[in-house]
This record gives sequence, structure tokens and C-alpha cells, in this order.
Amino acid sequence: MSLDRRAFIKGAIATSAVAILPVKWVFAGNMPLGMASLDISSLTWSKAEDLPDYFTVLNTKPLNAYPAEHMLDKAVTPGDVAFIRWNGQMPDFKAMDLKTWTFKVDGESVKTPKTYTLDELKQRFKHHTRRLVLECGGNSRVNFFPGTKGNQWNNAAVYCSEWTGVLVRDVLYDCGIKEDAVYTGHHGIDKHLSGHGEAISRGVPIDAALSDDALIAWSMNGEDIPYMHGYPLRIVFGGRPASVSQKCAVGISVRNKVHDGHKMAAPAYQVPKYPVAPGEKVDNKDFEIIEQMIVKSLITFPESGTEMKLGKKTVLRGHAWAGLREVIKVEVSYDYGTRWHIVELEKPKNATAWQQWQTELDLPEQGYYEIWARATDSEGDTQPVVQPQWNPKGYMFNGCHRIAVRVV
Ligand SMILES: Nc1nc2c(c(=O)[nH]1)N[C@H]1C(S)=C(S)[C@@H](COP(=O)(O)O)O[C@H]1N2
Ligand SMILES: [Mo]
Repeated sequence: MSLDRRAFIKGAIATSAVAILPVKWVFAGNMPLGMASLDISSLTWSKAEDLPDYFTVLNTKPLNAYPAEHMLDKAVTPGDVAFIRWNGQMPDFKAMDLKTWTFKVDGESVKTPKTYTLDELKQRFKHHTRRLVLECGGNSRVNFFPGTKGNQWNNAAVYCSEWTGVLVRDVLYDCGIKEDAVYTGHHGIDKHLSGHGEAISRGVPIDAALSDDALIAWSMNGEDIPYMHGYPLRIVFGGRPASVSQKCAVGISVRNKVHDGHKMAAPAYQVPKYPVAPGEKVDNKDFEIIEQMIVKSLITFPESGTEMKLGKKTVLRGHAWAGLREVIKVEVSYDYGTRWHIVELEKPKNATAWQQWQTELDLPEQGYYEIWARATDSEGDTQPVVQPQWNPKGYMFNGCHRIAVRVV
């Protein structure tokens, strides 16, 4: 992005100067004098109050908010509908200075620690663009029975945007990695709610950091990263819990042991090593880190609650993804899983991007229906209908997504 669109949008809104807008502002003349136009760009949102009211705000300290599932209908998720998750204080975005922003590579297992400016990262390494699914480990938590503590996400704490940056691998190799490297640790600028220490600092096995699906990105969907999603630089991994995708990133440590940053210890972002009964208490020593997300799908059209006309075919569509695997089949049912119908499924744009599916529905008679979708991955794993393995923190719920429609 050559022009600073963020500054431009703010300027346009502040002055309401119709003449400088690059697009035609229909009915601009009808706007009452002195009224400011709505800010529709997520680029400028910097606090909870800036979010449009189609977000459900779970809490503001820290800020966590999600949209309705049908808002994720597009193949590439726009910044203004992606869920928002902060673990601690939000950074003072307006005080950020791109000229002095640096990214540091350090840790026991790096050969030569180095610090890069944003310009150096952009100039020294090859640029890559990838669609990557970012899914919170606790996405869909609201569906678990018995319920578990934590943010009660609906099924929309997931999105797939297009990220541009450099490969984590290229930067790590530029510094050199010692033989004993086993893990990475990611660092951001945001502070713990107490004001002391990092809000969150998670990492991945070193092989994951050296893969094709790990970026240090400065752009989301071809523009600056919206503040809420990690401006000005984000470490992004597809297919893993989104907690490893550090926003407002300032560095990576190459570690000779599993990273011990904040929220690495059990039970945060961990599940029991063995199956437990729903509601069972589990000792912290019996947890293991969630490294990958699992097969799942969403119905994004039509919106749940839609009325359909009898005898008129209706499009049904959505997305499916499977962590580091590929989805090979999506089926839908409108009779509570009695019969499943295979639908059209696209290949992923790149590994760990979500895949689009669609079909035409012809519901047999008037009345109420539930529509269910389930995806199957390249290893034959599929989504459970009721609920997956219950776990104390309510992670990785991948039961079928359901919507309700009425035929009239
Ligand atoms: N700096 C920073 N990065 C972070 C977090 C955070 O609190 N601070 N939260 C993580 C978690 S738990 C999730 S689910 C994702 C959310 O990304 P989003 O806000 O773009 O949806 O960011 C991850 N990266
Ligand atoms: Mo998360």
C-alpha cells in the first residue's frame, strides 16, 4: 500500500471533504450539515467503542469480540469482520512509530542475535502472500456440555485472511540456528493486564517455524494490518491455535527447550493427554500443548433463521479447514444426520487456507429444518455430530455446525 489509507480515511472523515474522496459518495449532498460519516474501516479501530454493533463483545478488559457466523461468508475474510482477541492490555496503537519499530531474533539457540527494522525486513527477504486460517483454540467453546470457563466464543472465532510478509524461516536462517534448537518463543508489545510482563508469549516446535506456512507479515488483505489484528507486524501461522500468531510482534526467541513464556504452562492452550469424562478434574501435569487445530466447517450462507420458498432451490455454502491437513469431503444433512449429501468442494488456495464448499438445497416440504455440515480430512478424520472429546478448558470444539431455516 503506497498511500497511507489509514491516515487518509481519518482525514476524509474529519473534514467530510467530499471533493477529496477517490470514490463517488452517493447522496453526499443529503447528509445533514455537521454530521460526521460513519467510519467503516477496521484500519482505524483502536478501542472497544470503535467496533460496529454487529460484534458481540464478550469483555473489554481484555477486549474479546466476535461477529455472527454468516458474516464470514467471503473466501478471504475482510478485517472488519474478523474476531478480536486480546489477552492483556491493548497497545497504544496511535503511539506506534514505524520508523523505530524493530524485530529482534534472540534466544539460547540462535547463532547470531539480530535486530531488524521494518524496512530491513521488507528489503532483505523475499515477500510471500498466503491465506492462513487463524482459529482461536477456544473457538466454539459455547457448545461444550458441561460448559467450561473462558470466553464463550460462538463458531466465528476463526478467519482466513491473506497475509503478506517474509518467511519466518528466511529470517531465522539469516541469524543461524544452533543444532539444539527445539522451539520458538514469540514476543509482542502488549502488556499483561497487571501492567507487568507480556500479555502472552507462545511458540511452536522449531520445524513449524521453518515451514512454508509461517510468516512475519506487515500486510493483511493487501493493506496495513488493522490495529486490532496486530499492526504493524504479525507472526502468522496457519492451522495452529491462533494464540501462536503474535500480534504487534517485536521478536522471536529460538529456544533450546519448550518455550516457557506466559500462557505456555498448563492448562492454558493445553488438553489432557488421555480421554477424560465430561466435567472431570485433571492434574496440570497430565496436559499437553495443542500444536494443531482439527477438521471443522462453517455454514456461512444462508444466515440461520432464513425463510426459504418451497420449490425454489437455495444456495448453501461455507468453508472447511483441517489444521495442517486438507479437507477432502464436505457433506450436509437436513434430516438430523439421517442422510448426508456430498457437496462441491474447492481445493485450498495454499496449504492451511480454508476451502470453500457449496450446494443447492431443495427442501422437500414446508416446515422447520436444521441444516448440518461436516467435513472430512485427508486422514479420514471427520467432525462429530454431538461433541468432541470434552476437556477442562473447552478447546478444539469441532462438532457439526448447525443452522435453522424455515420453508414457507
Ligand atoms: N500480541 C498479542 N498477540 C496475540 C494475542 C494477544 O493477546 N496479544 N492473542 C492471541 C490469541 S489467543 C488469538 S486467538 C489471536 C487472535 O487474533 P485476532 O485478534 O486477529 O483475531 O491472536 C493471538 N495473538
Ligand atoms: Mo486464542
